Amino acid sequence: MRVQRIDVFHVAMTLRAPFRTSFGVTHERHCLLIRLEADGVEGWGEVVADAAPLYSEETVETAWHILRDFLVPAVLGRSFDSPREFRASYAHVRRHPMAKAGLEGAFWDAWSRARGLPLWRALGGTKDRVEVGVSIGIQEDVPALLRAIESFQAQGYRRFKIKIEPGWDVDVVREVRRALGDIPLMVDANSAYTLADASHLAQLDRFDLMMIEQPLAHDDLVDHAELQRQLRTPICLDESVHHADDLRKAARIGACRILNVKVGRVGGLTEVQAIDRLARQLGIPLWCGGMLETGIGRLHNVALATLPGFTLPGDTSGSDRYWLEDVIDPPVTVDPDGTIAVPQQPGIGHQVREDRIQRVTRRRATYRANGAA
Ligand code: OSB
Ligand code: MG
Repeated sequence: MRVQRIDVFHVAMTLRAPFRTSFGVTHERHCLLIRLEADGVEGWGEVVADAAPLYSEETVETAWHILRDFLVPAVLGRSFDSPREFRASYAHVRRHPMAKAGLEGAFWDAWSRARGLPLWRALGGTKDRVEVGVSIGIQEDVPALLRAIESFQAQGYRRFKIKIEPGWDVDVVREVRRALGDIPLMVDANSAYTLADASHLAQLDRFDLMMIEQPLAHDDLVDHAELQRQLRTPICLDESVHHADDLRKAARIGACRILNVKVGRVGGLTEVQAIDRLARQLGIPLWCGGMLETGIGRLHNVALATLPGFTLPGDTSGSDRYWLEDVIDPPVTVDPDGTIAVPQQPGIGHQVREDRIQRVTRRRATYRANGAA
């Protein structure tokens, strides 16, 4: 398929409720949406970088620059037979995984549409429903947290992840267990602790959490291995794992027993396939993480969560958990049994509403191959 045209939209969408983690509060989600046209077929991808470099070093601004000056020139006007060939054309660019993942995602969508295949089938997915959990930000107080969990419980969500930080951790988990009993519960620290907190974190062991996500530094594996030796609760890594080889090393030293997979963090769906294969060999369960995506990134997440190694509920909550109006039609919905039905139409499977995207667009760039309209 010859890449004829690429459009990059910098959008800003207001969340229905602010989302607070140990690294900051998000009221308005900035990201880039990418429309790619190849052989007259369109595909859509999402760059999940945020306005500020708090989760990782990338921002919408760095992604805009890397796309304009390096990634788009590497693919525009060229022909590719597969997503693997597509990504090889810019493999010389180091890091910037979110910029790469957004572009590769747009190509995957176009490529699977051109073949009449749903994206999840093109990826090698094996399920037609995925199990869904929800990630709940740090709240004002415990009653507010309990109300939030109960309302998601009523909607069917199958797993509850609460964000923790020093001062909002052991006591809060104790209150949740006391009020709500044996619900499927986990915590995510987003790197808010150090090894010096090991005995404090070990107090979580008595609450039978499914896992503790990324307790230590964003760039650490070794200390996580040391911490895991002191904890019964399984450690799940997020920020520290950037590709399959990181997972191999993490598993080798015992830095995690579970992995959160985000397509933006690992640089694209082709790398997710490699991680899926390796994780099954290693016996490490996977689940699909989230980055407060618009419907476009959300549909990519639903597709990757159908891969066979993804055996735990993911953070692929319904569109209505984030947005009053999503940029796709229909929105992604969670059924009362806590699952999402995987689309059966070609590509990402729902209609992209460019009219709605235009209403939230701050700036747009269009790149055309020579001779393309
Ligand atoms: O650490 O998983 C995380 C959101 C933004 C940045 C990092 C994280 C998150 C979430 C929300 O936990 C997941 C979602 O609902 O999209
Ligand atoms: Mg996380």
